Amino acid sequence: MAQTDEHDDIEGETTRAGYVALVGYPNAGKSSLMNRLVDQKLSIVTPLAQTTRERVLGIDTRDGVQMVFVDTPGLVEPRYLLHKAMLHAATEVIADADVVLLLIDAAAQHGVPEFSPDVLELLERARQLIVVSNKTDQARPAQLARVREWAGERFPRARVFELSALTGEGTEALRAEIAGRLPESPYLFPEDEVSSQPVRFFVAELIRESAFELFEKEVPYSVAVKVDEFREQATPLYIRATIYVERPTQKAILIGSGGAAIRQLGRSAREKIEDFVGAPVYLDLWVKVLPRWRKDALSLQRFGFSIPNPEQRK
Ligand SMILES: Nc1nc2c(ncn2[C@@H]2O[C@H](COP(=O)(O)OP(=O)(O)OP(=O)(O)O)[C@@H](O)[C@H]2O)c(=O)[nH]1
Ligand SMILES: [Mg+2]
Repeated sequence: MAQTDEHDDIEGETTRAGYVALVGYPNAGKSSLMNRLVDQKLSIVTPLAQTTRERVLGIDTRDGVQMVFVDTPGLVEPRYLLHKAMLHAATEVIADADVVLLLIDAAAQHGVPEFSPDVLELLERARQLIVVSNKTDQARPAQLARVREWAGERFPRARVFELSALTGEGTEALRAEIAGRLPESPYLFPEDEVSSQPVRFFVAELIRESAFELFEKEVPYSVAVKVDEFREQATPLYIRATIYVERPTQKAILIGSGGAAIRQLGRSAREKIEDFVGAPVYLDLWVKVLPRWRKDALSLQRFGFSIPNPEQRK
């Protein structure tokens, strides 16, 4: 009897699998859409632009199709080395993905953003491009028409999907379209896996999300989080993490009068982490100053950013 490969064959059906990149300007709703498509809160979401700094993988396996979503940082105009690392993370994904979802915030006041010539060229070379006009719950009909018109001129071969990552309206039609476009392939990850990134990564991201919610102006942007210890066997689960900021004044803001601010941050982050891991958590937070870490290659590498080589940094 011929042997069947269990990954390749579900009740005689061939499986499909592939990488689906979510790219676009900051705040377009990339992370919201990925969370919606994987039915889980994986990537952090805030009203502020430039929330996502690294690629976040989300895996959805159903009905013989495995979609490996890659949420990316917004396509920013780089102002310092952290931005370059963010842009690099986003553009690399465009070249490698089977399907690229280009998200546009249809409700944005300033209309459809202009992409740099380099980014446009990469998008034109994407294997398959789908334009996603997001925030239909908020956009006016004229704004949606403007996105359709823009997409028709810029990417005449790309299909346009109008949807709301927030309410879920239109997202299942997009899922069906993606499923039909992925190549026949064995699954790339085990069927029950939701991400290839470790729990520590998501813990650090959730602490950062709370920092975005509780602090304003430059403070959340100056925050980086590193999980130093993660004791899974302990009850409650013990997590020690350090929050890095760039200046002593920011450290003082983060700690607050008599430690009130850091306690509030700890409470907010702990609740999110408990939801994520499904168990009680003891969160031990520390704050340190690491001057200019956003501009320093060594510090960025220490936080796990991959720094583009000097020619790509320009
Ligand atoms: N009304 C409305 N708001 C949305 C929708 N999708 C996302 N948002 C909101 O838009 C803001 C940005 O969403 P994110 O998912 O963080 O956007 P992003 O593209 O990942 O942003 P960056 O990581 O900063 O590049 C948040 O306040 C979301 O709640 C939508 O369909 N409708
Ligand atoms: Mg994001």
